[in-house]
Amino acid sequence: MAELILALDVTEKRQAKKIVKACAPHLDAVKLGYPLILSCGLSFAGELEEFDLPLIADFKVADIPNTNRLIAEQVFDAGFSSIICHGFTGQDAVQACVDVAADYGGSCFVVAEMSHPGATTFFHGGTAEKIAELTMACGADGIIAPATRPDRVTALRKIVGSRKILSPGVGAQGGDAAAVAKIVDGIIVGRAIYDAENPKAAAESFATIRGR
Ligand code: OMP
Repeated sequence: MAELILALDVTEKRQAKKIVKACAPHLDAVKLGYPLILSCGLSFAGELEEFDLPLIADFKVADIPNTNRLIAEQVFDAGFSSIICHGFTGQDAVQACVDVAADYGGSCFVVAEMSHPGATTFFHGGTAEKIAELTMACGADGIIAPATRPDRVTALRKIVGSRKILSPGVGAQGGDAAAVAKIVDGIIVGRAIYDAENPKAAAESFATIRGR
């Protein structure tokens, strides 16, 4: 059983709101990233308040600690409840995001391994494992790990224990929702929902995975 997180990677405000409105009863959270926020502004998060869903800011924050802190403060001030940061920047940089999240009563997730084919170039060979260990050391709430490689999720689970694993790559990237839902805490789904002819029905099709 896993939560369903909608990756709202559309760039048009009306369309974004329409999709969230239609899908809201079938979602556990909405993830907003660069495509939508660069188009509609950070304040768009406030416009989704009425749907009462946790909002995850996917800026894959990857800077020095002070800049990470400033970015994270903007994110939580805007009404997000979680932030995603990169882990390859090292412990102090990740810690800055974790600390701000904690100050706001929010969560911080660290990308341990990405889902696309090219991710193997740098994330394999022990890097993802090191990032998962760093996540634990920083007290972050969990990791992002690829639904496209369930074996890697299983390997990383051994390191993060009961911390949350959120997993993108279902649907458009080829990951199998049912298989991965058994080993993660949340699946992140974008195009398979927002590009569907009927986004509401597409979101509802994940009901079994959510245990509904
Ligand atoms: P779809 O491929 O359309 O389902 O979208 C996946 C979403 O997850 C997008 O918002 C990606 O930016 C995001 N994502 C990945 O696809 N792979 C990763 O390794 C990490 C993320 C993420 O951090 O959310």
